[in-house]
Amino acid sequence: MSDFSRINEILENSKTIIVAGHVNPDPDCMGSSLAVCSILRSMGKEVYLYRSDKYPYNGAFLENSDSASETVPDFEPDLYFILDSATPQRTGDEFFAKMSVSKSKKILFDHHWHQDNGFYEAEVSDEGASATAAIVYRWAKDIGHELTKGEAEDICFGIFGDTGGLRYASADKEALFIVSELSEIINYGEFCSKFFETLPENWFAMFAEVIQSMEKFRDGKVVFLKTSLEQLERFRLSIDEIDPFVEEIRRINSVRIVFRIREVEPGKLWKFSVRSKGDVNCIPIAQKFGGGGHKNAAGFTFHGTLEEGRKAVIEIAETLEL
Ligand SMILES: [Mn+2]
Repeated sequence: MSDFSRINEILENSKTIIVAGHVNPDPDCMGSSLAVCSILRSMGKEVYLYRSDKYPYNGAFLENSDSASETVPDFEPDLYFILDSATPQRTGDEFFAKMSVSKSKKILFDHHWHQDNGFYEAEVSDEGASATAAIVYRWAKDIGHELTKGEAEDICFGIFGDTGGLRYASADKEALFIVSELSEIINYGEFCSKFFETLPENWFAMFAEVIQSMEKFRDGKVVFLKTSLEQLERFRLSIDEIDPFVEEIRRINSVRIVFRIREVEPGKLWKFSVRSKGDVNCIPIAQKFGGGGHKNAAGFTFHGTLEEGRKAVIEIAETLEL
């Protein structure tokens, strides 16, 4: 179990708190942020929830899903409470610029690998946790907080996000235990329907096109996938909506690793998602390009042309032990 004593001590002496997660928030970032805010408010704290970008579209059903602001707050809080962010910089340039010079206390809940750089007064960083939302659950237990239905859904949403609905290797005993506990508070079937059955029809049309252009290497163990801004526009889809493409491709029997390159700025700025199975480790690949993540799910930003990006990862794929 994690030690929350220092965290709780700091919280006791904090009245105004700014809560924030990482850029391009994923369900774990969103769910853990919403749950923490709700719990802090029930403790009588004044909470400002910041997000650098839009939350995932399928989290719109969560209570208080619209409570986050995209404006960097202009006041100094007693405390910055950061969630799911491997480095303080990952909170976003503008937010980090403010937080990094602030004398306010700073704490972190996270489950990404990172070096302790002394930025936080206290942190609970557990690389073994399936999701940051699982750490939020531990903390709620630690302080004896009884979760509301909304908070339980937030936490379930976070765990589902990082474990693919309890399907990935990250779905450990604790994740299964927490979700089974939460199923006494939430309507589990209804929750699953809201989590999984939300795809716009165009999603399948674009996915079909993306599959047509996907490339396979090394007997189908390596897959290279690309999506363009033009496609997003043509199919009227947003970036977060097409995020699951890469996970779907991993479901192919032969696949050991998937590289998905996504156009961010026409022809020159790209986001890579890397997904693998079993022992194939994505972290060193992402780190090579200045990114990071988890063993089976990582990402990085790439500057250059599509062909340069494609070549760079295929070269790496040739050397992998698969
Ligand atoms: Mn996470």
